[in-house]
Amino acid sequence: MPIPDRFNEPLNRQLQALISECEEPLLMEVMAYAVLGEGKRIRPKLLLAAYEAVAGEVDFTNAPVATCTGSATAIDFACAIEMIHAYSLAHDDLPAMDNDDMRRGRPTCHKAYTEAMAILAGDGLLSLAVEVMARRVHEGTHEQARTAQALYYVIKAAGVNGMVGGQVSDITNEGKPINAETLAAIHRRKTGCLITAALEAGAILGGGMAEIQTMTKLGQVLGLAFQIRDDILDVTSTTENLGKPIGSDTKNQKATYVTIHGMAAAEAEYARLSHEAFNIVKEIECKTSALRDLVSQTIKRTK
Ligand code: GRG
Repeated sequence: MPIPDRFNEPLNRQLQALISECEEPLLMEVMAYAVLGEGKRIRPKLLLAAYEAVAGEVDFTNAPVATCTGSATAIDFACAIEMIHAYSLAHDDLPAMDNDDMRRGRPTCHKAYTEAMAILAGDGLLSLAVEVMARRVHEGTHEQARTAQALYYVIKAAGVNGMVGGQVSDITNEGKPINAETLAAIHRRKTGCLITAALEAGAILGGGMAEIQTMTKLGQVLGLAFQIRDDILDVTSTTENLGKPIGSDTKNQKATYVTIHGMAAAEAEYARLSHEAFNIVKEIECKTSALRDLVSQTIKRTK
C-alpha cells in the first residue's frame, strides 16, 4: 500500500481506542467528533515516517499490540500529536477566535455540540495527549529517556512559545499592518512548531539522535511551505474542496503570505521551499521511502 495510506488504519484505530478511555460519554463523543473526522493526519504521519526513516519499516497493522514496543510508542505519540492538533482546531473555530462554522466538511465542534463542550473537548484532547505520552514514559515500555525527550519536544512545540504563543500573536495582530518578519514568526510558532516536533519526536523514538537537527530543519521548511500553501488555497480553492470556508483570513482581517507578498511571490516562495524540503530529505539516510513520499504528498496537497 502506498505511503502514507498504510498509516491511516492503525492511526484511526488507535485514536478510537484512546478516546474510548474517557468515561464521560458526552465528552468521549465530542472528542471523537473533533479528532476522527476527515483530517489529512499529516502530523502523525510525519511522526511515523520519521520513525521509520531511522528505525526501518514497521508493520503497524497490529498496533497497538505491536510486536516491537518502540513502534507501539510511536503510534501513541502520533495519536497524541493529532489530538493536540484537533484540540487547536476546535478552539480556533470558536466564536471567540476565528468563528468558523465548517471544518473537515461538516459543522465545527461548537456548532455540532455547544461552545462549552467544544472548549472542554479541546481541554480533554490536550490532557489525554499528555497522559498517553507520559504513560509510555511511566511504563518504561521503550527507552525511557528517549520517550521523555520526545514528550518534551512535542509539548514544548504545542505550548506558550510554540503553537499557543503563535495563536496569541496571530489574534492580537488581526487588522494590523504587520510586516513579513512578524508574519513569518506567527507561522513558525502557530503551524511550524507542531509539524517540526512530529518529525523530531519520530526520529527520537526511533533512536535517530544524529538525525534530530536535520528533522528540525525539514520541519521548519515544510511548516512554512504548509502555511503558505494554506494561504494560497484560502484564496484559490473552494469550500467544497477544503471542507471549510474559503476567504476566512480576509473575513478575520488577517495578514497572510499572499496579502503581504502577493500571489506570484507566494507561489514562487512555495516552489523554492518545496525544492529545499526535498533536498533536506536527501540528507537523511532514510531506511524507507515513507518520509520522502509524505513530504511529496504534503507539498502537492490541494486541500
Ligand atoms: C487554539 C491554541 C490554539 C491554536 C490554534 C492550528 C491553529 C492554532 C489554528 C488553525 C488555523 C489555521 C487554518 C492554520 C493554518 C494551518 C493549519 C494548521 C491548517 C489546518 O491543518 P490541516 O490542513 O487540517 O492539517 P486537517 O483537517 O487536515 O487536519
